Amino acid sequence: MLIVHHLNNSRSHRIVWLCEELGIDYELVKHLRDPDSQRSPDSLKAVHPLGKAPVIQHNGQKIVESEAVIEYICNVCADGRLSVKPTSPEYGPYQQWLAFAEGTLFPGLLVDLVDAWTGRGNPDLMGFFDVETAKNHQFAEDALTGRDYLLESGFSAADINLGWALEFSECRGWLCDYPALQAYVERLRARPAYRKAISNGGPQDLSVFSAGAR
Ligand SMILES: N[C@@H](CCC(=O)N[C@@H](CS)C(=O)NCC(=O)O)C(=O)O
Repeated sequence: MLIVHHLNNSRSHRIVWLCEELGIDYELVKHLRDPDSQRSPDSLKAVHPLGKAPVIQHNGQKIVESEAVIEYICNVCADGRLSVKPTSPEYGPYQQWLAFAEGTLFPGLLVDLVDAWTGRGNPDLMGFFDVETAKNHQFAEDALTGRDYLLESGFSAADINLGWALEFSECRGWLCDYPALQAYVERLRARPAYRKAISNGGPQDLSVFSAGAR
């Protein structure tokens, strides 16, 4: 049985959502953030030394990192559904967008959050990251202008990875200037599996991360 460790208001929503899209069996274990610090509880640290969500357990292994977890579940638990095979012409774009969410887009958003939480004391740092973060959103905006999902063939697990990062962008006030990204996030939220993931995993309130948003 696949076990999915889910932290409230977090990236692990992606994994609950993926399991619902794939229609696979999974056991959901819920962990609650400390309401003041928003850090993970001891229950999650007991599962994995990083104490980060998502974590999955399967066949005696524990796996972290959204991208790795997504690829593992699609390929090991669901015959490759919602992923893209190396032989496909869409393999490159799929891998690019899967990696973009955490590798390129999210770090600038996190720096912005921590800078806001710590009193906006570092304008030089934010001068650098704000330019990068704007470029990153424009890159995704251009890719999603005139299409519903990242790949021409339609919805894939890359949309799940990017979708959650963009929900975080939204709570930090970043989506105002990007209409295609706003429409994309709404399109993702309207998917029945997204809604099922919220009803199973619990409501998602990312406003806890909106302090000092743009
Ligand atoms: N790159 C990792 C990031 C994992 C991560 O930072 N998870 C956050 C949840 S959004 C977390 O567990 N935060 C609680 C903590 O660090 O105490 C991934 O994509 O899985």
